[in-house]
Amino acid sequence: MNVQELITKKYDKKIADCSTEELYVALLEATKEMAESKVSNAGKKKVYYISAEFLIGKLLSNNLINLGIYDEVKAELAAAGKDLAEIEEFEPEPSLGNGGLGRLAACFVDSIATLGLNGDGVGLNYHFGLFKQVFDHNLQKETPNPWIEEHSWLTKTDICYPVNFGGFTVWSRLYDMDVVGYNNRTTKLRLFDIETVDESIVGDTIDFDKEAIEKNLTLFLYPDDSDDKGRILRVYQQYFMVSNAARLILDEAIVKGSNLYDLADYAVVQINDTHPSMVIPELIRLLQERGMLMEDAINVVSKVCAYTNHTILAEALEKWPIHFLEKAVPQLMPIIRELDNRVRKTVSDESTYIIKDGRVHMAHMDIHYGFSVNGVAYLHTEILKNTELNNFYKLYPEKFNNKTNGITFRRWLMSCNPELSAMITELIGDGWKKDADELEKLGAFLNDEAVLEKLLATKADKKEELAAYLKKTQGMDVNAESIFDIQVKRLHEYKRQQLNVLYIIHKYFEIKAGKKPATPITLFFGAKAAPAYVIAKDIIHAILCLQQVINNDPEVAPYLKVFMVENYNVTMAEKLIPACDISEQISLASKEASGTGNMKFMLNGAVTLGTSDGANVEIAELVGEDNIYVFGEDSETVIARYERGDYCSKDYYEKDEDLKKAVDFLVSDEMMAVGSKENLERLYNELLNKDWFMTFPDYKEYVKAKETAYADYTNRKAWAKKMLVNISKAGFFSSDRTIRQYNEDIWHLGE
Ligand code: 26V
Repeated sequence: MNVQELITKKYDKKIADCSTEELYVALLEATKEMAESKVSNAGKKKVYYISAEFLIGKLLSNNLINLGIYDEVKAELAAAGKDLAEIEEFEPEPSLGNGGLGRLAACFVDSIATLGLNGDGVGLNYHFGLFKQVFDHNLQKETPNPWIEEHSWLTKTDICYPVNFGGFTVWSRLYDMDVVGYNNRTTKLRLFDIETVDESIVGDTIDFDKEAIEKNLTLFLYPDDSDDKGRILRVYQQYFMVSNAARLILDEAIVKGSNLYDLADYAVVQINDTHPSMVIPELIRLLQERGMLMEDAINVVSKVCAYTNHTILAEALEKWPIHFLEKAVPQLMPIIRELDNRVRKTVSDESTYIIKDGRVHMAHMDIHYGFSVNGVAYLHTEILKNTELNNFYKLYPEKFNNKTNGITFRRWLMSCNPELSAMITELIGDGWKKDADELEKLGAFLNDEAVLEKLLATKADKKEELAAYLKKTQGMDVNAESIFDIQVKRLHEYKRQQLNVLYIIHKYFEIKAGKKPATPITLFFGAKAAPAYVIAKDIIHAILCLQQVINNDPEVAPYLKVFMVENYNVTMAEKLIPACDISEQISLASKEASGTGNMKFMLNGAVTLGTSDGANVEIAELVGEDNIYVFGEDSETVIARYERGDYCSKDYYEKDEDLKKAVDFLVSDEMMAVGSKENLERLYNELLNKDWFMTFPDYKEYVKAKETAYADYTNRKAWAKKMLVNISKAGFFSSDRTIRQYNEDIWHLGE
C-alpha cells in the first residue's frame, strides 16, 4: 500500500498535512478494500460458528499485519512525521463481548481464516456492545460505548429476513465484516441487525426501555438481566440471532446444491455456549416449513449441530422459563416439547430431561440433539464428564471431547509486542508465525546470556511504555522498575480478585511494620463487573479504596502500589500483557473452565502464579514446576468440599491472625475514610459469613507463593530463563492448533 498515493487521491494533500482522523479514515477504507479483494475461503461444507459475542477489538493494526503491510505503512507514516500508534488510538473499540468467551470467538475466526477453512462467525451487530466503565467515588459506573461510526469495518448487505416473534415481526439486515487471515485469505463475520433499531432511546446511562423490542433489540450486549424484562430481552436477542443464522445456513446450502436431507454435507454449526441453542429447534422448524417430516428434520439437525460448554457454574447455565419462550417465540415451544418427549420416551434418567420445573434447559437440548459436546481445557472436560455432565456422559460417551482453548498469536504477540516478535524471529526465523510449535526452538538459548539479557531489556521497554501510557491516559504514576504483577479479567468472585486484595493488605501491614520488599511491587487490576452484580462491584470498590490508601501513604508507596485501570478492554489488554512479569490466574480450582489470558501472558514472557485450574494445569505440565508458581487446593478437594457443604470461612478467620487482620482492614478507619461503609461492610460480611469461592483456605499458600515469586524475581538471570521457557512452550496455545483440532474431530471440512 502506498499511503501517499492513497491520501493524494482522497484528499489531494500530503500525509504530513492530514489530521489523525483523515489518516484513520483513509487507512480504514483502503484496508477494507484490500481485504475485500482477497480470496475468500470456500468449499462444499462450511462451519457456522454462532456466538452471541465476538470480542474482536480494534481491527486496523490487526488487518494491516495479517495483510502483511503493517511495517511498510508504519514506516511511510513515520517518514512523514505521523505515528501509526496515534491513528490506532483514534479507532473506537467494538466491545461485542464480555470476556474470554467472546475473545475466544474472535481468535477462532482469525484462525479459521488463516487456516483457509470454509467458515464464518455469525452473531449480532450490537450498537453499543458492552458498557464503558468509569470510576466515580471509587465505584464503577456504566455508560454507553457507541462504536459504529460513519466509517466502520461493517459492510451493509442485501440479505434481510423477516423474523417472527409472538405478536409481531421484525426485519433483519446482515452486515458483514471481513476477517483477514495471516495468509491473504479471508472469511467473514456476519452480524445481524434490525432495520428499526433506535439509538436515540439511549441517553447518558445504559438504561433504556427494555420492552420496545423493535427499537432496542440490537442496542446492547446482554442487557442487564437483573429483572425479567432484561431476561426476556435476551431471549428475543438469542432467537433473532439463530433464526437469521438458520436461514442463512439453509439458503447457502441450497445454492450449493443441497436437498436439505443432506444438510450435514454442507453445514456444521458450532454452538458457542448455550446462547445460540435455539438454533436446534429453529432449524427443525424451518426444515418442516420446507416440507420435511419432523422425524427427518430432527435427524438432519442432529448431524449438523455441535455444542461447546464454557462453564460449570450452575448460575451461568441457561434455563429459560417456559412462559418466556411462549411469549417471545411461541412457534418453538411445540418443537421443544416434542424434543423433550422423545428424550422422556427413551431415557430413564430424569435429570437429563429438557423441560423440568417449568424451565427449558438449553444445554440439555444441545447434548441430546447435538453430535458433539466439548469442554475448553483438559481439566474442564474431565469435570464435565465425571461430575457436572456425568449423567449425559453415561448416555453418550462418544459425543464428549476436549478442545483446549487457544489464542491468535497475530494479535497477542505480533501486534501487541512487535519488539518481542522481532527478537524471536531474529533467533529462530519466522516459521513460528505459521507454525507456533517452532517456538520450542527458543529452548536452545536458555543458557545464552546475551539472549537472556535482551529478553529482560525487551520486557523493561514494554514496562516503560505501559507506565508512560498510563501516565498519559489515566494520570497514574507507575514505577517501571518495580515488579509488574497483573490480574486482568472479568470481575467475578470465582476468579478471586478478593484473594489478591487480601494479599495486598498483608503486604501493606508488613511494609508499615518496616519489612520492605527487595524490589518494589506494582499490582495492576483491570476488570468490569456486571452492572447488577453487587459483590463484584464491592470488590472493585475495595480495590479502588486500597489504591487510594496505599498510593498516598509515603511510607508504603515507594515499595507497593496498586492501580486499577479504568475500562479494561482488548486495547488495554494489548498494552498490559506485554509488560507483565507475574500473571495472576488464581480462580478457585474447578471453576475457571480454561482461561485464555493465562495463555496471552505466558506467550509474552510472564510467569504464571496460579491455581490448578483450567488451562493453568496444561501450562504447568508444559513449562515444568520451576517455571510456574502453583498454589492452593486442587479441584478434587474443592469439589468434595462443596459436596460435603461444610466449609465455614469463620473457622479460618479465627484461627489465622494474619488473615483476620487483612479481612478486618476492609472495614478499617483508613478504608472508611476513602470509601463507602455500605459497600465495604457488605464485602466484609460476605467473606466472613460465606466466602462461597473459598478464598480463606488458599490464603496462606497464596501469600507464600507470591513471596517466593517476588524473591525469585531478584535473580534476574534465573527469572529470564523462566520467561524464555514460558515463551518457548506457548506454541500449544495457538488457536490455529485448537481450530485444527475442531476441524479434525468435529467439523471435517474439506474432506
Ligand atoms: C456467565 C455468568 C452469567 C451469569 C452469572 C454468573 C456467570 C458466570 C460465568 C459466566 C461465564 C459464561 C461462559 C464464559 O464466558 N466462559 C468462559 O469461557 C472462556 C472461553 O472458553 C474460558 O476461557 C473461561 O474460563 C470461561 O469462564
